[in-house]
Amino acid sequence: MSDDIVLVIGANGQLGSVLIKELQNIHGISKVIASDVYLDSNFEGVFELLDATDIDSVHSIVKKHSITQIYHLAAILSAKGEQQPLKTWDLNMKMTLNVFEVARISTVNKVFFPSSIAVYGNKAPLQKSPQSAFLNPATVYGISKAAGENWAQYYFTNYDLDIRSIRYPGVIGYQSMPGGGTTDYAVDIYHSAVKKQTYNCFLNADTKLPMIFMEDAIRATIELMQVPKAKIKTRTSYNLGSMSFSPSELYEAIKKEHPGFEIEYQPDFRQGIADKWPKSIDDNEARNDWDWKPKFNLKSMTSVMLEKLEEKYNTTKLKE
Ligand code: AKB
Repeated sequence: MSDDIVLVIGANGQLGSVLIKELQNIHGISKVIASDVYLDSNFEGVFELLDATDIDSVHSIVKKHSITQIYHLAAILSAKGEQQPLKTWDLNMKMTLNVFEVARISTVNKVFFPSSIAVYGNKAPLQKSPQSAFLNPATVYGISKAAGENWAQYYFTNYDLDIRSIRYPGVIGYQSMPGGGTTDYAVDIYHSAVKKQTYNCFLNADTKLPMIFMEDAIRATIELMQVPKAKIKTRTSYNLGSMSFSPSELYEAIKKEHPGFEIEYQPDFRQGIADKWPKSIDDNEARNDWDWKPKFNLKSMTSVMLEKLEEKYNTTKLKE
């Protein structure tokens, strides 16, 4: 067990709620402080209510627990962000800069900042998008992530603050639901299949996007945070590749196990967002610098997703 005391901001979110458990296993339950703007009734561990847009609140929690590492996971995502662009910019940037600034002036020596494939826009090659392509993000979420990446590099260069970052593809897991993203369909669809409902997809059948299974996403995050500092060459954010598929390819994979499953396509404004995102990602830097290697593909992920969701819905039925 390490001596680190870890603060997770955005602990109730899709990634946060799963990452917390892994961090509790690594550091011990009393050394992981979960925080969010509300307490989830199922949460087990140490919890602090925290509005990260308030720098004094972030600072006082860091002081109270002598925090040494922060995972800052709170943000408004791509699709939801487009409904309220200025609020999204304000919130995403305020929280990120508060975390970086508090880390600079406190006991914190390592920060994790999640970025996203949303930093890319149509000026970058969208097939195997390279790590250092020109970035012209088209959503406020993407603009805030690209700005956050540059601030991460700034804090590292000027203050030697060890901020580590990954550009996540769409994350798919059975443990938690995403909220407000463009890749959310790839989680929702599994729930519909298990509930034997027709899935109404908000993207076109052939819209390929990069995705990753939750287990791989969590492992990548932990591996990046554990690697010796000298190995980290990219101080903006690392591309993280795993798999790429379209809604119709995902549908076919599910249909192999649920032959009666049906899908309809009704693309909405999220199609416009997806069209400007990479179809696949070049993650050579992550593979070379810290030995990143995904374990799951569409087939193996689908079989775990269906098995775990079937278990989950059957248990819920038994409880009713
Ligand atoms: C979204 O769809 O907004 C997120 C992301 C790819 O960052 N899942």
